[in-house]
Amino acid sequence: MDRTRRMIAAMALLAVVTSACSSAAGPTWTFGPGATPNAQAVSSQAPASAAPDASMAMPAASAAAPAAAAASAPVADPNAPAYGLRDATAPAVLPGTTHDIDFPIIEKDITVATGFVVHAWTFGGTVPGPTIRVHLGDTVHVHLTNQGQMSHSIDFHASQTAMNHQMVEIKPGATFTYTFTADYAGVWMYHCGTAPALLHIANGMFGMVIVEPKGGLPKVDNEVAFVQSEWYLGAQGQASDYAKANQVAASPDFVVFNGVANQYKDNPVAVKTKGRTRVFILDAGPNLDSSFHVVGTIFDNVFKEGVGSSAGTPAGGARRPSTSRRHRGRSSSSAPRRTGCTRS
Ligand SMILES: [Cu+2]
Repeated sequence: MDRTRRMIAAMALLAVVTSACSSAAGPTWTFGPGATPNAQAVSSQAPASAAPDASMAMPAASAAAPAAAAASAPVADPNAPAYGLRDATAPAVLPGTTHDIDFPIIEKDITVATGFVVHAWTFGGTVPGPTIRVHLGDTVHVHLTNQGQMSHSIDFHASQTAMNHQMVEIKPGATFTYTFTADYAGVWMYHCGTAPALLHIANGMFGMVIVEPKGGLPKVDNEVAFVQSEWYLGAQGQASDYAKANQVAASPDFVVFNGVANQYKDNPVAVKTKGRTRVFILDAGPNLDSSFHVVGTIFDNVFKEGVGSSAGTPAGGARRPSTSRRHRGRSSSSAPRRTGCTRS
């Protein structure tokens, strides 16, 4: 039986799921509808409308936050640059036990859906930021240089550190090195914690850390990594709309995997026929649950919220490992940093 590991940080859905393609109906997995005769769809991919998905529709609610009317999405710009496809392949684990990683903080225009450009705030120039994959016990030095126009910070949920020690303000032009040891295996979020953290996350400042368990993860045929998040569009070429993101019944313009709406519908992720596939999932939010699942097969190993289940056990496999967390109304200083972690 394949072994995977997964942990939860308090604010994000984080999951590692693995499955053999044993479905008699369709041994080929392809993420994205209609790609092959055996195509299997992934839920929660971005719809190009203000109502992202029936499963994500929320009832209207009175807003505890300032009841600013949510702005409508801007009109698609036919001259907007094409989006850049994000490779969903999970990165290889970094060699060695000590890692020095450069994370320039860059504010830049990014096409987040065909016809829509956001002036995003980023770690490393991409949304999500780079995925960091290390072994349990490794030491990670992340070297940040703020090339932007405002202060930012970073909070690694994979770390255990005093917030006033490392989750500090990094002013424009300043540098800072955040160091942590990978003490727990799993999938972890990192994000900017500068207030309002909701906005800094909604505008692109988040990413995934994968910490492999002791001995490493068993080899599989395919590994993919998906970070789910939301876009709350402001005007074309501007930052995300904080008032829209801060609604109690937040209704994003796009719910996306790896930063761009519909990119894996346009460019389905193909995996090896009859191979074993491992999926790393992080829900960065900042607001909505994830309903991630693969249609037509079952994950035989699932680690969700720090609890594992395997096919053939009373817990069984899983089709839909979903849960959530919310950043609403929180700065990093008030949000819980981690729930308990277990291993199996
Ligand atoms: Cu920030």
